[in-house]
Amino acid sequence: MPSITTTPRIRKSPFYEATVAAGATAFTVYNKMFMPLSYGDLSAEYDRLIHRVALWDVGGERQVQLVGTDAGRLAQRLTARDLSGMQVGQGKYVAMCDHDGRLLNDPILMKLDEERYWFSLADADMLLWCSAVANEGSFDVVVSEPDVSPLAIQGPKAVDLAADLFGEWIHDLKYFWFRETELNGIPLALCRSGWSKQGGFELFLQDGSRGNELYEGISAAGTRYGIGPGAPNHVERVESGLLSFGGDTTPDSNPFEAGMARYVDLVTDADYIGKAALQRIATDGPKRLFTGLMFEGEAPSAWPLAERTPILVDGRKVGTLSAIVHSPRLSKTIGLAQIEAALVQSGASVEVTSPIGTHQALVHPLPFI
Ligand code: THG
Repeated sequence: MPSITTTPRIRKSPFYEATVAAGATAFTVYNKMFMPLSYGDLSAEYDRLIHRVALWDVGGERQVQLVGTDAGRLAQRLTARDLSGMQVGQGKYVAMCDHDGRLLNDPILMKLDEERYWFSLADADMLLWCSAVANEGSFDVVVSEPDVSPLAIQGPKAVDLAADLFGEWIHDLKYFWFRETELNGIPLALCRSGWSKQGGFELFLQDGSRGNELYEGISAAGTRYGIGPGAPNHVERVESGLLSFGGDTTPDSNPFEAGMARYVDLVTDADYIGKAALQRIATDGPKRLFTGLMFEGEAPSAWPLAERTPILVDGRKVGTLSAIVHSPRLSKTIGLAQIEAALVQSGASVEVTSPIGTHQALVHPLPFI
């Protein structure tokens, strides 16, 4: 495989040097920033995430910050979810849609105070969209990308490590809630969140010049819990059915097709972009749905998917496969797909062709575990 060359167009995260020192072997590019994907031993990284605690540089999950008297009104305009009860210190998983109801991003929205919000983004250029909506709508808000970079600790021991570092109050943080605090004078927001179902936290570093110091400090404090480097884990996220925006979705996907129906508020006074289109789509019924696939019989070994793969029923294309992995916990090969709604609802049997043959799979509800 050819490698990706460094260039000023692709940014380094504040944790970059520390991750290279820790042995990072593979990177992806996320929001125009290098993000480590592996440290050379994927099964050890999975094991650490399931049984101990893993340290992830997810600095590429950039924030769009809204500051000003209309920050709350703009956050609502950009979000297909009713934010009226949202409190300071609370985060919510939200869908941002365009005027036709297409999904533009699936960030975590965080309310820092009455006039300050962050969208913690998946991989898409939302600063342009948010500034355009703010300015065209004459919102009194400054829209920016602040110096804020998340570092995640994920796994069953993350809670003990966080208590050691920050104190017992961390046990009271509910999912997606956060508190601004500091560690040895390094300013950060500690949030109970992260792109796995193994539990954990994200430390939103608020001073990029101290990233490597923060990474090294967490590494040292986590030694007693068996901490080690890791990255958003492809196998665990398929088992958990976590959406990868842009991987599992296409530019024309709407939130219903992305498994986000429960985060879309259709009956609400909130006036957000895409509401009428989403109401129409919901009335007609979405054409495709996000679902799991469990492969039958002698499980084919998972092959790396460089692109979405057609899914067939009786030779007819009924959807696309966007991820396939071997699940160590299920001893099965499983995948994620968008498939015609009627077939998903009836738990259909489908076919996928890989480089080594044609495989049968059954539609399976998410999450797998
Ligand atoms: N952390 C931060 N930013 C992010 C992500 C993150 N930006 C990009 C991406 N991840 C956003 N996407 C998701 C998708 C799923 C979840 C979090 C972020 C998630 N979902 C749970 C689920 O689907 O079961 C819980 C959702 C809920 O209960 O509301 O955790 O990880 N900073």
